[in-house]
Amino acid sequence: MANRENKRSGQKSASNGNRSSLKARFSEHRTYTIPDYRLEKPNFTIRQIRKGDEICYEVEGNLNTSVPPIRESKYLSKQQHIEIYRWMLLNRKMEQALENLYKQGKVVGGVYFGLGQEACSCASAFALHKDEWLGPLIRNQGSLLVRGFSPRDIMMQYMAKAGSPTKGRDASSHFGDIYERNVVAPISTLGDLIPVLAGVALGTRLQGRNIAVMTYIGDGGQSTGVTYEGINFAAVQNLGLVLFVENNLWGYSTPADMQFRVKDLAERAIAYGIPGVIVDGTDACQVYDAAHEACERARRGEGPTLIEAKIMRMKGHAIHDAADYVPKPLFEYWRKRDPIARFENYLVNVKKWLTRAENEKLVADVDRQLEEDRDYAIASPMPSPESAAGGVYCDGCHEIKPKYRMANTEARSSAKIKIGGAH
Ligand SMILES: Cc1ncc(C[n+]2csc(CCOP(=O)(O)OP(=O)(O)O)c2C)c(N)n1
Ligand SMILES: [Mg+2]
Repeated sequence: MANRENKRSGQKSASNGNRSSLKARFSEHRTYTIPDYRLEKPNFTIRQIRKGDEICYEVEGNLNTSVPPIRESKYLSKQQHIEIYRWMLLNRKMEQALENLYKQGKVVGGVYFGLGQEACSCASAFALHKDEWLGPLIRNQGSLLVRGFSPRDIMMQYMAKAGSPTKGRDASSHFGDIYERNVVAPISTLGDLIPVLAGVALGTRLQGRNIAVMTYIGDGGQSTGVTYEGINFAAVQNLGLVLFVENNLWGYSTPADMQFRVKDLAERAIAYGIPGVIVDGTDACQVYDAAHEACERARRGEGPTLIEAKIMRMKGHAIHDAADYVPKPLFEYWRKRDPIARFENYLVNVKKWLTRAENEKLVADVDRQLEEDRDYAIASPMPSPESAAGGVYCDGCHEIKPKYRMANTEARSSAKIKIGGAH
């Protein structure tokens, strides 16, 4: 039916050449804007090919473009830049330490890395206020550091030590802290964190307060049904969800080009009726600025924002995966766009906010902290065997109190008025 009508109007304008009817026809088209903060828009695709019996991937497009500069932040102070840089270094060097601990047989399970994604994890979490909430995924160990977990917590968790956040009950990243740090533990079923974080925002709304809640989803995970349900719920309820879609080009061994057909995942925001933004996820300033603007919208009660961060997973899915399926030129391209090396160059050579000596001292401080934390984690005991059955199911030994209090109906109705006013 729509096709037939289009054909008919097409014939009419062609036959009488009437420019105003042509204009009227075009005004029926709606347009949407997706701000794109990147200073470089990579132009390549990953194609599946067959070589004999083997399936492999190759990159098509231009991989020889020059590395973009860091985009100047509209909001960060000099000191905040340096703080974010330090978190990124801690994130990277802690993962290097974890890799060594794994190779020494000291890690009980696997290890997941966020190599190349440090700017995205650290600068995003940095935009949250202390009383706001975060729901990280396995690669967002930098976000955990920013929220107040120490490298020793994370190392002990991977080694399943008695003093780890889960007291040795989990040897991976399934831990949070709903009391002090406002961190919801990662949920392995991809997408499930989104409605949970939307629920946290709804909970605080019921107390009469709009806050920002931040979580992440990958290019693979965003295809799940619960991702749609969670964002849609946050959208219709105007909840302050800040969702980072970390498009790191791979979901396990599936390239993003075989995962979705939209050009950019930020376009999905149009269908949810919420703002969508694209950033270069290797540029801490872009990540922070987009996160800050989204958090401010959330605090004003204006609802969710979807931020697509373009990055690259620089290792395999986890330590057991050598990522042989990734075309080598792709690694070379992104290695030149290393988030830490570029940020270091920006602070030391471009802005001159850190002298060489100050930078060396900062790196040495991070190394020293990591050494201390690693030694502490190695020396700390495993849980005692007789404690194995405890702390898994609660049989009345805990009193779980609500984080805030029960719903405040007065505050709720005034919050509603505020929400209505925002539109
Ligand atoms: C609903 C669901 N399906 C499948 C999996 C198994 N799985 C775990 S991680 C992963 C790949 C995720 O890729 P992506 O979302 O792009 O995140 P990335 O690992 O690249 O950060 C898959 C398929 C899962 N955990 N949950
Ligand atoms: Mg991915």
